[in-house]
Amino acid sequence: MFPTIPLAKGTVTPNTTASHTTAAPGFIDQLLNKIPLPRWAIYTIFAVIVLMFLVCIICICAKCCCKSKKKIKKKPDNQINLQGVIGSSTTSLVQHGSDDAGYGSAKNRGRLLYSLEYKAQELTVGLKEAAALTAMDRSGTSDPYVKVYITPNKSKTFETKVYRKTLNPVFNEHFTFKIDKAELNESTIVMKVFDFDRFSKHDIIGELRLQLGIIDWNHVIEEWEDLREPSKFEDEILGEICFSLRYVPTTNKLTVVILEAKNLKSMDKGGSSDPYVKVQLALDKKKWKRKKTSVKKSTLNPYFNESFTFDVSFEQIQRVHLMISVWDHDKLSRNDAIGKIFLGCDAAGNQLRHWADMLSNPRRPVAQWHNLLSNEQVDSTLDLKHTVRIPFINKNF
Ligand SMILES: *[C@@H]1O[C@H](CO)[C@@H](O)[C@H](O)[C@H]1NC(C)=O
Ligand SMILES: *[C@@H]1O[C@H](CO)[C@@H](O)[C@H](O)[C@H]1NC(C)=O
Ligand SMILES: *[C@@H]1O[C@H](CO)[C@@H](O)[C@H](O)[C@H]1NC(C)=O
Ligand SMILES: [Ca+2]
Repeated sequence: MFPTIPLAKGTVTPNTTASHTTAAPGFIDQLLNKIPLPRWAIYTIFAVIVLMFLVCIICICAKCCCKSKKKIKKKPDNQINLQGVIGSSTTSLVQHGSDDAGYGSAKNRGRLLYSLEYKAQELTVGLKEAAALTAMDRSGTSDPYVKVYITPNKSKTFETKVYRKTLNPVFNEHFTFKIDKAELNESTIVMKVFDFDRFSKHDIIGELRLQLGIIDWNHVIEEWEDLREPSKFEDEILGEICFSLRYVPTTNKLTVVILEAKNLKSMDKGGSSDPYVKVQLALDKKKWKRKKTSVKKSTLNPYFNESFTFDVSFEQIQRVHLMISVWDHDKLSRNDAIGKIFLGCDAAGNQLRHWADMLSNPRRPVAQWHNLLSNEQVDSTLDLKHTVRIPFINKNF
């Protein structure tokens, strides 16, 4: 049994020297031996510490990434705001509260340099240049041009050329309006700066409205002025239309006679229009029947005297909208709407009165004049009705 012990010792010593040759693990081994814990416990604690460290790093990284993503996202949002909220300025980009982006009354839309001169019954308007216009396009620029006209008698509208991709266009164009002193005294000149877009509605950047009655015409006026927020519903005169309505309940016939129109807004370059009238019926807000008059060439005061008859039952007459719209016929381009109105049981004011007069005077034609309203105004009114309206429930009559 004895000789085996030194042998065993001998086997132990080479073992220890072997462990000494690889110094670092030996050192760690010794260190681990000094800790009064079993090896598995030490390894577990170590693993937990490493794991927690990794989790921390991942969290920090994730936060950083999210922040930079949000930053990237925010930029296009602001640009869309810029386009949507017409002319909201770079200052709203700087202000961090995104909530007040839509307000901010002192919005910077840019400036316009214009001149005005009145001599020998002629008003000459110079559209010189604009500066620091709001960028309306995604590219960060605009394609500006200016429209100019006089209200309330909007017989002529002029526009400058379009200047591509610039916020500081130099127009240098002059336009002349024939107008006598008395009318000038009552008139307002409107200069509107638009951004041209080939495929969508041109956005308005801003406008200037100047009352001509308060200007001293002894001098030529030349001024830089800040563009203002465009007025929501144009108070320009679109024209008036006269038509008669007749409803015969026993035969279920609704007859509309388009009689005449006057003072229509001119849509063509020559200061005239080629008007015609569309008569449309909508039942429960859905397009139902439509007819139109002939086109009257080159006139702002057309006489039609054209009659249209529709079959409408007494039950349906409570639910219809009668839409009367005046259009300018264009041979070469799309026809432009001059203005419209709608009548029906949920119409308002003059239009409701006319409709009610028709219903309370069966078999008798009732004629009335109406002021045309802008397409936008009528459509937004009807849209409002759309959203307010309770869905139609099919009742058993
Ligand atoms: C509007 O202007 C045209 C042309 O300048 C003129 O003939 C017409 O009498 C004016 N209408 C009104 C209502 O002032
Ligand atoms: C212009 O309007 C003012 C009142 O606003 C009036 O007193 C003046 O006589 C008018 N001038 C002309 C030429 O019509
Ligand atoms: C209008 O048309 C009706 C029939 O379509 C006709 O009887 C009437 O005389 C016309 N009115 C005028 C003023 O032309
Ligand atoms: Ca554009």
